Amino acid sequence: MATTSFSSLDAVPCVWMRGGTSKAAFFHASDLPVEPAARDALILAAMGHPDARQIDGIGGGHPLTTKVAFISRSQDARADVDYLFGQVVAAESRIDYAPTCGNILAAVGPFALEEGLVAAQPQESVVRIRMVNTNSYCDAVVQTPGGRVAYSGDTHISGVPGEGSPIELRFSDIVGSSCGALLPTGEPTDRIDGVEVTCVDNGMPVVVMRAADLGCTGNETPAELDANTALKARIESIRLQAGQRMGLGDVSVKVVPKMTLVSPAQAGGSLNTRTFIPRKCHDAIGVLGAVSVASACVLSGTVTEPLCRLGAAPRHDLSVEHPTGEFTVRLLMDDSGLAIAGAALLRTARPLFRGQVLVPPQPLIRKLDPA
Ligand code: NQM
Repeated sequence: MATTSFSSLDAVPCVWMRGGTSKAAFFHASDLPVEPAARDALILAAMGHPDARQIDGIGGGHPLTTKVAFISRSQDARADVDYLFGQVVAAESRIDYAPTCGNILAAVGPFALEEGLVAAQPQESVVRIRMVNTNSYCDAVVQTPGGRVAYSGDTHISGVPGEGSPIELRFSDIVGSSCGALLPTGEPTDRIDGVEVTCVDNGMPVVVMRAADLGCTGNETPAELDANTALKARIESIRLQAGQRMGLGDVSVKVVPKMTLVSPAQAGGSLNTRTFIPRKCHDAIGVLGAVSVASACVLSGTVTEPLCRLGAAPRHDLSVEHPTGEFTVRLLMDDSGLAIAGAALLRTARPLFRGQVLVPPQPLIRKLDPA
């Protein structure tokens, strides 16, 4: 473990990065304890716990800003780097490694290039990433004019002010990433607690429900939905049962599956969404969450079928509307043109701060690393 000390605090190299509409603390895996319990004790102390506000740590007090990424060179011939994602649940002093995160994934390419894990090419650089949580792959295409990572550009993504340099994410092998099948229950529609749902996993396990079936318009603000405790209790009951049916087991302490309400598009897109991640409403929608919802849209018999507006051509570019704009997902089909083989989309990302995060020495780390 490569910590130095700052007075009586441990100092661990860390880069704070925005990836898409989320933020995470990035670490080299080699700077952290090898033993997972010791690593997690250090990370929880760094991010701030047990406290939802994370006042004694660097976490942002919101699920979208309390994420961590551990990066290392990959031993896998298909990848340059391994990306292990952790969703810090600060108030409960735990880190959920069940899901990956497609927004934070957008920052992995720039981190790998800036930190010398991958050599930058003169125009653009492809960083091949293994998403360790789901054992799936992504090629991130980063603009590197003159061999330097570009952060300025004219790509705008909903939910982030201004523009940045585009990072194209090309996913493969994400079908059934956590559940083993695109439709993990074997059915395009199931009924749980009297509500029709589509359970889908194309990169992220998601339960899709029609907003109207839960007494909503689907146009409510995240704050309005978060204040609706009766609705949230209904959604959590459905989630716990869907988790079992999707093969995820007891999901009461997991942040998957995510729960998405769908309704007709309001701004010319394919359909409108409100997503719970899983107990708080997202200000936008997760990257792989959007890919899974878009995938439900091109399958027959799903709850999205009567609501979704598919374009004529290209039929598989879907604009997923969300509370702060829209997210265009391109579904890549196999040679037969019938089965989903992957997905591609654009994000922006940038480093916000580079330095050392200062952490009170953790008893568990001291025990393992007496030196
Ligand atoms: O679905 C939020 C986010 C995410 C995850 C969440 C994500 C994804 O917006 O791939 O990006 O679902 O908790 O960062």
